[in-house]
Amino acid sequence: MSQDPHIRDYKGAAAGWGALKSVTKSWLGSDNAFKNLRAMLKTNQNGGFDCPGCAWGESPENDTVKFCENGAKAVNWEATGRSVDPAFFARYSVSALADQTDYWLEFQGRLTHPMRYDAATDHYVETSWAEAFALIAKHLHALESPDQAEFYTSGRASNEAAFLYQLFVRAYGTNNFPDCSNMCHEASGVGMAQTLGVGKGTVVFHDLELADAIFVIGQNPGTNHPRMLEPLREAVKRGAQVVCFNPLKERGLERFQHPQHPLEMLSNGSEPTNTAYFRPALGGDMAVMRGIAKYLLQWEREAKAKGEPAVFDHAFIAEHTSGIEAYLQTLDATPWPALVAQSGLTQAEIEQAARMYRKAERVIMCWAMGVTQHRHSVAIVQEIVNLQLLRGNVGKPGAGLSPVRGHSNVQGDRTMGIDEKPKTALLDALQARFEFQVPRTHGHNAVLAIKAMEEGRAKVFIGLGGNFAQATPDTARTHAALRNCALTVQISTKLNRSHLVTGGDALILPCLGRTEIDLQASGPQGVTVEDTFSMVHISHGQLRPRSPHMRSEPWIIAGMAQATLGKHPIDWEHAVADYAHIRSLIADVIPGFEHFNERLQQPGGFHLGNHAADRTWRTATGKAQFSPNALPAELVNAQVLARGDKPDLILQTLRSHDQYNTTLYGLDDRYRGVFGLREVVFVNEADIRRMGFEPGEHVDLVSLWDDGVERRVSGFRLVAYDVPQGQAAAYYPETNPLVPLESYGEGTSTPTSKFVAIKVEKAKADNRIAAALATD
Ligand SMILES: Nc1nc2c(c(=O)[nH]1)N[C@H]1C(S)=C(S)[C@@H](COP(=O)(O)OP(=O)(O)OC[C@H]3O[C@@H](n4cnc5c(=O)[nH]c(N)nc54)[C@H](O)[C@@H]3O)O[C@H]1N2
Ligand SMILES: Nc1nc2c(c(=O)[nH]1)N[C@H]1C(S)=C(S)[C@@H](COP(=O)(O)OP(=O)(O)OC[C@H]3O[C@@H](n4cnc5c(=O)[nH]c(N)nc54)[C@H](O)[C@@H]3O)O[C@H]1N2
Ligand SMILES: [Mo]
Repeated sequence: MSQDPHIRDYKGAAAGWGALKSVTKSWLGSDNAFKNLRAMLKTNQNGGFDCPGCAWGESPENDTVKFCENGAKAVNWEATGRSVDPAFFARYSVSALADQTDYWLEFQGRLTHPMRYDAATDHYVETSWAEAFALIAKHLHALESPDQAEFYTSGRASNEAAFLYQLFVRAYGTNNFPDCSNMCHEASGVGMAQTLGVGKGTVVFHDLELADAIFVIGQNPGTNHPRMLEPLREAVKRGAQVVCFNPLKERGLERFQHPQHPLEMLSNGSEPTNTAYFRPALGGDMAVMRGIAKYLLQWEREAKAKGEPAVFDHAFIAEHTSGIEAYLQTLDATPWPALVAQSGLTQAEIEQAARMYRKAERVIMCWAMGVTQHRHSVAIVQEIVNLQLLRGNVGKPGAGLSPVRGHSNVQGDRTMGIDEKPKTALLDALQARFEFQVPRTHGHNAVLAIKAMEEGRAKVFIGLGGNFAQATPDTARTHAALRNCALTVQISTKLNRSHLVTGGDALILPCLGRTEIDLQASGPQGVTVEDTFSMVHISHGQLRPRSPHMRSEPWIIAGMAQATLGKHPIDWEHAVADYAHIRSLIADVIPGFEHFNERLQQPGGFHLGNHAADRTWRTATGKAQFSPNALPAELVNAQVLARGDKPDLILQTLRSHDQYNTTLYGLDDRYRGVFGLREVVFVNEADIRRMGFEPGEHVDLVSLWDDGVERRVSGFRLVAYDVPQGQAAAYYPETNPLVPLESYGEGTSTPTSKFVAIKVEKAKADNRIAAALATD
């Protein structure tokens, strides 16, 4: 850290000069600056590798180099010159490493050798791949039932890795697939599948170029999907409306700029007039969307009375939907005062949003974690669907639904069958193709996996990427659950806390990243991924791996499978000798992947198709379904209210600009004006004073939940911030200890990470950051 931690206003626009300067700094700070630059230039280009950052897609016609600041960070972070090797582990015991921050851990570099935890010395020691696989097989064979093992997946795994993984796990005998998606966009999949018969976004990149309005709800693209700023900016330039809903004034949404256009950056952003920025209450979006729908209904009735053109798309509704009557009754039955109170907006603001919505012939609704990490997230998603159905905004060019995915292949992993509640069709297809008895009972999601490990019902944890210990809620309980296992295995690129929260036995299996050359028996391999627009393309690593001991994810999965199952149900070694073999298996089993290998030859890849976008509705009624969900009477959970005390604030946990989920690239959050520290909590100044504190003071955050467990994080600095009263925001993963394991969505198991009821107390114990601050 070059400077003392501090807070100051950020004046520039998002993704402009500030961003490029930061990219340059991260390159120059790297040992591999030139190599990285060369690698970067291939990102998302034909023949290069797919950006390991987010799941945003590009126009297939556009073959210019596309990258963004945070994609650059992701590539650079993977291509570090630093190594975490056997000497490193000889130097540090696991307890010594556990005292370090998450930032420090990941900064140490790439994991280079397979390592086994030795409890006697509390050190990781070098092991061979064969010994590691034998240990896994031994533990898996020792279980009373395959359902006592948990197989986690993080969304960076390629299609090839994910398909092989699910085949191994199902052949072993379980559907226990906890997945990062459980903590992420699950509500989008559930909400859309019930109503539209498809759990994925209905738009492609080109639709963004045709839309008259793009609504961005609960998403911070300036940080998390920077390449999305360009189509937003283009939309505003051609006169389309961009309407944002976010309680925080996110810099990237206020002004749109793009690092590819230096001239425009000189203007330092502009405030366009056809945009609006609404700041709802946390969890208020269902009320907002319903309010908009209520205005449409009012205007529809007025138009009918006056004989003016209809507001609803009656032809679409009649031909393609079911359930409109019940939905309109629900609209009438939801009173304005309840909507206004819950939305956090004024009725006039809702009317303004409704006018903007009505004005547009073609509307795209985009959303992310601000929508999906609430108790009633499925209902929020379905209210967005309801609204779009009223005006036929699904399945026409320039219109549709776009849950903007997180991890670069999280959507593909689901498509490949990483699903604890697999569809019968998938299981039938697997059984027919591979001729084994496929397990039919539903398995564990992330929350159920933690409970099973906590209660000793699961004894083996295997993580294909990710950082389960930090990404999940209720950190203390999750850590205890992992420690309760007989074996924990992490297939990873970088050191993180999950390696330090060990079972009796533990393994670290170092894998190649997507940027690296993956050499197998038949030569260098490519892997495929699916972006948020359901485009599938191939990605070829370009950089030489840091260590000859690292292996690709498919190779590691094949090794575990071979050791555990032998050549059942396939010859694993043959499958990974040439990934085209894996793709042939995928083509045999997964719909939409017919002639997979041949179709990959197409530059830019191919689109998987989307039935809802074609207006074919694979729902129970054969139509798109309106959902007359009741507005929640109370957003605060009954288990909070049961305690009898009122929360001081509702906390949302979110990402800074310098992090990728639990990976911290740095300690700054430039657009929010935070430099060199992460233990901060953003609160409205009036709330700070109401609670009897001063801005800058250090406090403890204590979450309210009626189970007798104290959930507290200590030494957070109060930052007076432009956030609506009653709300607070702080970074994840530091605040995950506050999220109760039992506080998850209705119809999903997604932790309510954007709605945590908290008390704010004078700091009990200063943590290390607070102590450092005291000296400045
Ligand atoms: N650089 C970078 N890129 C990433 C990631 C990363 O960590 N770093 N993570 C990736 C992943 S896995 C994901 S899922 C995505 C996440 O992408 P985002 O969803 O953009 O991530 P969050 O930081 O959680 O931001 C949530 C946004 O929603 C707002 N919000 C919170 N609650 C509410 C609410 O109730 N209503 C409304 N309207 N808004 C609300 C917050 O103020 C914040 O702006 O990004 C992906 N891309
Ligand atoms: N409180 C709170 N909690 C949240 C969220 C929130 O907003 N608030 N967001 C949730 C969301 S949206 C998500 S998606 C999850 C994320 O949960 P995860 O996906 O589990 O977490 P990541 O931090 O993305 O994982 C980082 C680790 O992945 C490993 N890694 C990186 N690249 C590769 C690779 O190519 N292969 C392999 N095998 N390993 C690799 C590295 O070792 C790195 O340490 O967290 C969730 N948790
Ligand atoms: Mo995510």
